[in-house]
Amino acid sequence: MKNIIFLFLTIILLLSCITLFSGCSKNNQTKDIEIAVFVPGIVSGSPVYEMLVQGIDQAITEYNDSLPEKGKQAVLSIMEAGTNQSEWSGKMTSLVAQQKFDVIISSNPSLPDLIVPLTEQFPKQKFIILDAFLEGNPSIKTVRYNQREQAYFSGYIAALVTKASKTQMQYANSKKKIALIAAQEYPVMNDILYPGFVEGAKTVDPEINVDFTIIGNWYDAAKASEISKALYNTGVDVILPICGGAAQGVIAAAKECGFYITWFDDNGFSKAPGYIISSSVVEQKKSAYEATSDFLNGTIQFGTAEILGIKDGYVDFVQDDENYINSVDETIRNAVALEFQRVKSGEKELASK
Ligand code: RBF
Repeated sequence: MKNIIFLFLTIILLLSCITLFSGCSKNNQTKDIEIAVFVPGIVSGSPVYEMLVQGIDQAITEYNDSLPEKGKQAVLSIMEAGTNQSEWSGKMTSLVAQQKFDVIISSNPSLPDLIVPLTEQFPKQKFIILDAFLEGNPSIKTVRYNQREQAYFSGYIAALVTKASKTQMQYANSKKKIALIAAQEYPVMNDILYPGFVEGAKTVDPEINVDFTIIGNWYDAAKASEISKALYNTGVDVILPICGGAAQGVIAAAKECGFYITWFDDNGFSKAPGYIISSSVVEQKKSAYEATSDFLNGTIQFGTAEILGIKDGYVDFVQDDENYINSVDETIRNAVALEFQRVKSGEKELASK
């Protein structure tokens, strides 16, 4: 019996040695390129994060497909840091401390502050942060969008729709009231998104009243629905939700009460045809794809920061979707198209700050 147990243990030991050895030799010869995506929140329901993951995934797939036989494969790991923001710093620190990832990619305007101390502690770790701005740190590349342009066009069309007659837009009432429902306050929200939305609306009509309400998190759809219904009862007929997954609650309320939504970040028309009147988009999938490809091809420039807008093709207002054409009155669409052309041609300048 003792002999059998000894033999058994020897076999297990041998097997684990072989596994260990082959593991090591594989790593020495063709070490993978390890890419981590740090999601400050949850992917599902947040267009900026959905586009981030899609763009990176596409770049990695294309890169791996075009590799010569023994080339280094790129491997993707996704870490969802969740909605408790006080945990993000600790989770990012443990990701960096693994010293495993060639690059960590993320998206959020609050991330540079969180990462800068880590770049001092771990100077070799590289970061690509989208939807954020930081210049001159040799470990970090950032890409930010001109979100004043993005919010301006949401406000512009919201104002045209709230002023419309019932024959033009069936859910428009006689009050000139629109609203932005935000998940939380943050510098980009307070200094760019809300002012941009107001600016677009007041350009159409200075008498438009623009409400600003905060949910307190990026996931509570029930609370977002409650807030939307309360706003609707005060005469609001167009709402811009910037609240991640909680926007589902705004959609549900719009269908129940009958009001309009200006969608933000990606093309949202199919989420509620007839209720979504616009999609002000950022081409985050494209910039995630490009930044990841540049990293994989060795052409990325860390330490630099880009700001991309309508003229560059990274901020857009969707005009060719059939749901847009079917649900928004033609005179309104023509007015928006004209204003969009003015900004795109440079005739009208909307600086990013
Ligand atoms: N946008 C989302 O769509 N989902 C989120 O979970 C989310 N979390 C955020 C957390 C913080 C601390 C900050 C500053 C922004 C967050 N955003 C989120 C907003 C995002 O960066 C961007 O401003 C908006 O999506 C508008 O483009």
